[in-house]
Amino acid sequence: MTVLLNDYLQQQLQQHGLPEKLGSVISSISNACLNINHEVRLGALDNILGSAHTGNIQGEEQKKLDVLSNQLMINALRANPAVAGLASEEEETYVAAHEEGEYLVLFDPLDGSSNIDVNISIGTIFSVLQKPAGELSTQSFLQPGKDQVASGYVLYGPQTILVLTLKHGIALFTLNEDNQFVQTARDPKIPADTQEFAINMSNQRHWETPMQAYIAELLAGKTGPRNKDYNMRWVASMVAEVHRILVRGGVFTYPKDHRDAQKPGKLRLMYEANPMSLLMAQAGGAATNAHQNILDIQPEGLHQRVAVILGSRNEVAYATAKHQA
Ligand code: P6P
Repeated sequence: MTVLLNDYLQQQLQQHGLPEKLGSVISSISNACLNINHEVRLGALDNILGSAHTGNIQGEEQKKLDVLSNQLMINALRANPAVAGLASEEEETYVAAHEEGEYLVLFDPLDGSSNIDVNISIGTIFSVLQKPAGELSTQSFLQPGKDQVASGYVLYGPQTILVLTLKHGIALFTLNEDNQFVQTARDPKIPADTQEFAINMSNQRHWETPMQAYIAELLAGKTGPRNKDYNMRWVASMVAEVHRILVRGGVFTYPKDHRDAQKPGKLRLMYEANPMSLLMAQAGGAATNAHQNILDIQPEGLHQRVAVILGSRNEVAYATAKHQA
């Protein structure tokens, strides 16, 4: 039986007593991602590749597709009366929507931008929070990841795949030829152990000592204390790495390094680490900042960065323990 995204949403809302409006927010996000998908797949044919010759709050050069994807997400969410406000990697401050809205949506509209012009998988990452009572402010968004009511991503890869959790398991949807998300898998369970790690090795000299020691053990393989050989991957798109881990296990880490003492890591807590960490938890995996569960971190800013170790829970635990000694 074909289960479309809206069928799944209706079934889940009913089964778990979730508000209809949460389903409408997910629908708005998926509709925006359909538009992003269309532009991503046209690329040069729509003159949408290359630099926008602008910068964002992160101090990063924006690609044309970054700017367009961001606007498509903002337009879709601001059109939904259930959305009180949104926060984007590409926006310095939050964007207010509907005063009576019940939800806050945080997103990275197009993660992995350095891959856009070279046709390597990229993705949209989203996180949904309930709006707290009272007037909307930045503080409204600064909730720990464990308080998310939904999260997920759309991976623009060989297939266009939506991965979604409403905190009752995970559903995976593949975009069909009629531009509909059809459920193709559910409740992936990440193997507790792995022999595959993902890290940008070029930063090795900048890592803290425990991370250098941990990775050295993986590289030693059978000749070292782990007594098994490891394989390595690095796509430079977190969405692609997380999807690989959901499907076959692994560990992904972007550790803190000494290049900028002000930055505890490269990845952003609110719209990269938190949504992905919730998916890890729902799939039997784990995610820490090398010291604590990422989902327990009390945010202090919309764009705060965090070190990330996520994936197969035993491997995450081992790497985290190396930082406690
Ligand atoms: P580097 C993409 O810019 C991103 O935020 C993640 O998707 C990815 O894992 C990481 O940065 C890649 O970083 O330093 O290898 O380019």
